[in-house]
Amino acid sequence: APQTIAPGAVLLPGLARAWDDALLHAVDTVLSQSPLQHLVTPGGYTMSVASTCCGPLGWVSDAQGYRYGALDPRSGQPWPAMPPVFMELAQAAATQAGYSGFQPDACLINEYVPGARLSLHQDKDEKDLRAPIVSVSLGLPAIFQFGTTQRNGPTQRLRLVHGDVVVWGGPSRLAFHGVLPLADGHHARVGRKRINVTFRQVRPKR
Ligand code: MD5
Ligand code: FE
Repeated sequence: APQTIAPGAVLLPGLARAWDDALLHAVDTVLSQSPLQHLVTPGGYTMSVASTCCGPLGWVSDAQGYRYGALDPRSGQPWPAMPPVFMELAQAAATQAGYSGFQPDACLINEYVPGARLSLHQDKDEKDLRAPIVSVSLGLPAIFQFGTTQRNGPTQRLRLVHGDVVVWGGPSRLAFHGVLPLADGHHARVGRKRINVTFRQVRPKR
Protein backbone atom coordinates (compact mmCIF):
# COMPACT_ATOMS: atom_id res chain seq x y z
CA ALA A 1 0.00 0.00 0.00
CA PRO A 2 1.28 3.53 -0.74
CA GLN A 3 2.94 5.23 2.26
CA THR A 4 3.27 9.00 2.54
CA ILE A 5 6.77 9.62 3.89
CA ALA A 6 6.77 13.44 3.66
CA PRO A 7 4.32 16.00 2.26
CA GLY A 8 3.87 15.07 -1.42
CA ALA A 9 6.32 12.13 -1.24
CA VAL A 10 4.88 8.63 -1.58
CA LEU A 11 6.72 5.31 -1.12
CA LEU A 12 5.33 2.39 -3.12
CA PRO A 13 7.09 -0.51 -1.40
CA GLY A 14 8.20 -3.23 -3.83
CA LEU A 15 6.10 -1.93 -6.74
CA ALA A 16 8.85 -2.62 -9.30
CA ARG A 17 9.69 -6.12 -8.03
CA ALA A 18 7.18 -7.81 -10.32
CA TRP A 19 8.75 -5.99 -13.31
CA ASP A 20 12.39 -6.46 -12.37
CA ASP A 21 13.44 -8.85 -15.14
CA ALA A 22 11.98 -6.61 -17.84
CA LEU A 23 13.43 -3.50 -16.16
CA LEU A 24 16.93 -4.99 -15.89
CA HIS A 25 16.85 -6.09 -19.53
CA ALA A 26 15.75 -2.60 -20.51
CA VAL A 27 18.61 -1.10 -18.46
CA ASP A 28 21.07 -3.35 -20.36
CA THR A 29 19.59 -2.24 -23.69
CA VAL A 30 20.08 1.43 -22.82
CA LEU A 31 23.62 0.82 -21.49
CA SER A 32 24.62 -0.97 -24.71
CA GLN A 33 23.85 2.25 -26.61
CA SER A 34 24.90 4.91 -24.08
CA PRO A 35 27.26 3.32 -21.53
CA LEU A 36 27.50 4.39 -17.90
CA GLN A 37 30.04 7.13 -17.19
CA HIS A 38 31.32 9.03 -14.18
CA LEU A 39 30.25 12.62 -14.80
CA VAL A 40 32.57 15.42 -13.77
CA THR A 41 30.81 18.26 -11.98
CA PRO A 42 31.29 21.86 -13.13
CA GLY A 43 33.45 22.22 -9.98
CA GLY A 44 35.79 19.49 -11.27
CA TYR A 45 34.76 16.57 -9.03
CA THR A 46 34.32 13.13 -10.59
CA MET A 47 31.13 11.56 -9.28
CA SER A 48 31.35 8.17 -7.55
CA VAL A 49 27.98 7.28 -9.08
CA ALA A 50 28.09 6.26 -12.76
CA SER A 51 25.17 7.37 -14.90
CA THR A 52 23.57 7.51 -18.30
CA CYS A 53 20.21 8.53 -19.75
CA CYS A 54 17.41 7.57 -22.08
CA GLY A 55 14.38 9.29 -23.51
CA PRO A 56 14.10 12.62 -25.36
CA LEU A 57 16.33 14.48 -22.88
CA GLY A 58 19.42 13.51 -20.90
CA TRP A 59 21.41 15.11 -18.12
CA VAL A 60 24.69 16.60 -19.29
CA SER A 61 27.51 18.01 -17.17
CA ASP A 62 30.73 19.67 -18.25
CA ALA A 63 32.84 22.76 -17.60
CA GLN A 64 29.97 24.97 -18.84
CA GLY A 65 27.65 23.59 -16.16
CA TYR A 66 24.72 21.21 -15.91
CA ARG A 67 21.80 21.08 -18.32
CA TYR A 68 19.36 18.78 -20.05
CA GLY A 69 20.14 18.07 -23.70
CA ALA A 70 18.77 15.94 -26.53
CA LEU A 71 22.13 14.42 -27.55
CA ASP A 72 24.62 12.18 -25.81
CA PRO A 73 27.74 14.39 -26.06
CA ARG A 74 29.94 11.28 -26.49
CA SER A 75 28.19 10.06 -29.63
CA GLY A 76 26.51 13.23 -30.88
CA GLN A 77 23.44 11.01 -31.26
CA PRO A 78 20.08 11.23 -29.49
CA TRP A 79 19.88 9.40 -26.18
CA PRO A 80 18.50 5.82 -26.45
CA ALA A 81 14.71 5.59 -26.62
CA MET A 82 12.84 5.22 -23.34
CA PRO A 83 11.98 1.49 -23.10
CA PRO A 84 8.19 0.96 -23.00
CA VAL A 85 8.41 -0.91 -19.66
CA PHE A 86 10.08 2.17 -18.11
CA MET A 87 7.26 4.45 -19.23
CA GLU A 88 4.59 2.00 -18.07
CA LEU A 89 6.10 1.68 -14.59
CA ALA A 90 6.71 5.43 -14.22
CA GLN A 91 3.12 6.27 -15.14
CA ALA A 92 1.65 3.50 -12.98
CA ALA A 93 3.69 4.72 -10.01
CA ALA A 94 2.73 8.38 -10.49
CA THR A 95 -0.94 7.45 -10.80
CA GLN A 96 -0.83 5.27 -7.66
CA ALA A 97 0.78 8.15 -5.79
CA GLY A 98 -1.96 10.54 -6.87
CA TYR A 99 -0.15 12.38 -9.69
CA SER A 100 -2.19 11.96 -12.87
CA GLY A 101 -0.95 12.80 -16.36
CA PHE A 102 2.77 12.20 -15.69
CA GLN A 103 4.61 12.43 -19.02
CA PRO A 104 8.34 11.96 -18.35
CA ASP A 105 10.67 13.15 -21.10
CA ALA A 106 13.94 12.31 -19.34
CA CYS A 107 15.16 9.17 -17.58
CA LEU A 108 18.45 8.97 -15.66
CA ILE A 109 20.04 5.67 -14.74
CA ASN A 110 22.44 5.79 -11.78
CA GLU A 111 24.73 2.91 -10.80
CA TYR A 112 26.14 2.71 -7.26
CA VAL A 113 28.88 0.24 -6.37
CA PRO A 114 29.89 -0.26 -2.72
CA GLY A 115 31.22 3.04 -1.38
CA ALA A 116 29.51 5.19 -4.02
CA ARG A 117 27.42 8.05 -2.67
CA LEU A 118 25.43 11.07 -3.78
CA SER A 119 25.89 14.20 -1.73
CA LEU A 120 22.98 16.37 -0.64
CA HIS A 121 21.50 18.32 -3.57
CA GLN A 122 18.26 19.65 -5.07
CA ASP A 123 16.88 18.72 -8.50
CA LYS A 124 15.66 22.04 -9.83
CA ASP A 125 16.64 22.17 -13.51
CA GLU A 126 13.35 20.74 -14.73
CA LYS A 127 11.02 23.44 -16.07
CA ASP A 128 7.78 21.95 -14.80
CA LEU A 129 8.16 21.67 -11.05
CA ARG A 130 4.51 20.64 -10.64
CA ALA A 131 5.41 17.22 -12.04
CA PRO A 132 6.90 14.70 -9.59
CA ILE A 133 10.13 12.74 -9.95
CA VAL A 134 9.64 8.97 -9.91
CA SER A 135 12.59 7.00 -8.51
CA VAL A 136 12.99 3.21 -8.84
CA SER A 137 15.52 1.25 -6.75
CA LEU A 138 16.99 -2.06 -7.93
CA GLY A 139 19.69 -4.27 -6.40
CA LEU A 140 21.52 -3.54 -3.15
CA PRO A 141 19.72 -1.54 -0.44
CA ALA A 142 20.63 2.10 0.08
CA ILE A 143 20.13 4.62 2.84
CA PHE A 144 18.44 7.59 1.27
CA GLN A 145 18.61 10.94 3.05
CA PHE A 146 16.09 13.70 2.49
CA GLY A 147 15.40 16.98 4.16
CA THR A 148 13.60 20.20 3.41
CA THR A 149 13.95 22.91 0.79
CA GLN A 150 16.68 24.43 2.97
CA ARG A 151 20.14 22.87 2.83
CA ASN A 152 20.58 23.01 6.59
CA GLY A 153 17.09 21.81 7.52
CA PRO A 154 16.42 18.59 9.44
CA THR A 155 16.90 15.34 7.48
CA GLN A 156 15.27 11.92 7.56
CA ARG A 157 16.76 8.58 6.49
CA LEU A 158 14.91 5.96 4.51
CA ARG A 159 16.21 2.51 3.59
CA LEU A 160 15.28 1.69 -0.01
CA VAL A 161 15.38 -1.92 -1.20
CA HIS A 162 15.08 -3.73 -4.52
CA GLY A 163 11.77 -2.88 -6.17
CA ASP A 164 10.91 0.17 -4.08
CA VAL A 165 9.52 3.15 -5.94
CA VAL A 166 9.29 6.67 -4.50
CA VAL A 167 7.25 9.44 -6.11
CA TRP A 168 8.63 12.84 -5.05
CA GLY A 169 6.10 15.58 -5.74
CA GLY A 170 4.42 18.57 -4.22
CA PRO A 171 6.39 20.21 -1.41
CA SER A 172 8.97 17.35 -1.55
CA ARG A 173 9.86 18.00 -5.17
CA LEU A 174 12.52 20.53 -4.18
CA ALA A 175 13.72 18.88 -0.99
CA PHE A 176 17.46 18.38 -0.54
CA HIS A 177 18.37 14.70 -0.82
CA GLY A 178 21.27 12.31 -1.19
CA VAL A 179 22.42 8.72 -0.81
CA LEU A 180 24.85 7.55 1.92
CA PRO A 181 27.87 5.47 0.85
CA LEU A 182 26.54 2.13 -0.41
CA ALA A 183 27.25 -0.79 1.90
CA ASP A 184 28.87 -3.86 0.36
CA GLY A 185 26.70 -6.83 -0.41
CA HIS A 186 25.40 -9.05 -3.17
CA HIS A 187 21.96 -9.02 -4.73
CA ALA A 188 20.73 -12.25 -6.35
CA ARG A 189 19.41 -10.59 -9.53
CA VAL A 190 21.52 -7.43 -9.80
CA GLY A 191 24.89 -8.37 -8.24
CA ARG A 192 27.20 -6.12 -6.25
CA LYS A 193 25.50 -2.82 -7.04
CA ARG A 194 22.45 -0.61 -6.81
CA ILE A 195 20.71 0.73 -9.89
CA ASN A 196 18.42 3.73 -9.54
CA VAL A 197 16.20 4.82 -12.41
CA THR A 198 14.57 8.26 -12.19
CA PHE A 199 11.89 9.74 -14.42
CA ARG A 200 11.49 13.47 -14.89
CA GLN A 201 9.27 15.86 -16.79
CA VAL A 202 11.74 18.48 -17.94
CA ARG A 203 9.94 20.40 -20.67
CA PRO A 204 6.90 22.35 -19.59
CA LYS A 205 3.75 20.43 -20.45
CA ARG A 206 1.19 22.16 -22.65
C1 MD5 B 1 19.09 8.07 -6.44
N1 MD5 B 1 18.91 10.13 -7.60
O1 MD5 B 1 18.70 7.27 -5.58
C2 MD5 B 1 18.39 9.40 -6.50
C3 MD5 B 1 16.93 9.20 -6.67
C4 MD5 B 1 19.49 12.14 -8.81
C5 MD5 B 1 19.08 11.45 -7.55
O2 MD5 B 1 18.89 12.11 -6.55
O3 MD5 B 1 19.39 13.39 -8.85
O4 MD5 B 1 19.87 11.46 -9.78
S1 MD5 B 1 15.96 10.70 -7.09
C6 MD5 B 1 15.38 11.21 -5.54
C7 MD5 B 1 14.68 12.54 -5.38
C8 MD5 B 1 14.32 13.37 -6.42
C9 MD5 B 1 13.67 14.58 -6.17
C10 MD5 B 1 13.36 14.98 -4.86
C11 MD5 B 1 13.75 14.14 -3.85
C12 MD5 B 1 14.40 12.95 -4.09
N2 MD5 B 1 13.48 14.50 -2.53
O5 MD5 B 1 12.71 15.43 -2.30
O6 MD5 B 1 14.04 13.89 -1.60
O7 MD5 B 1 20.03 7.84 -7.22
FE1 FE C 1 18.48 14.16 -7.11
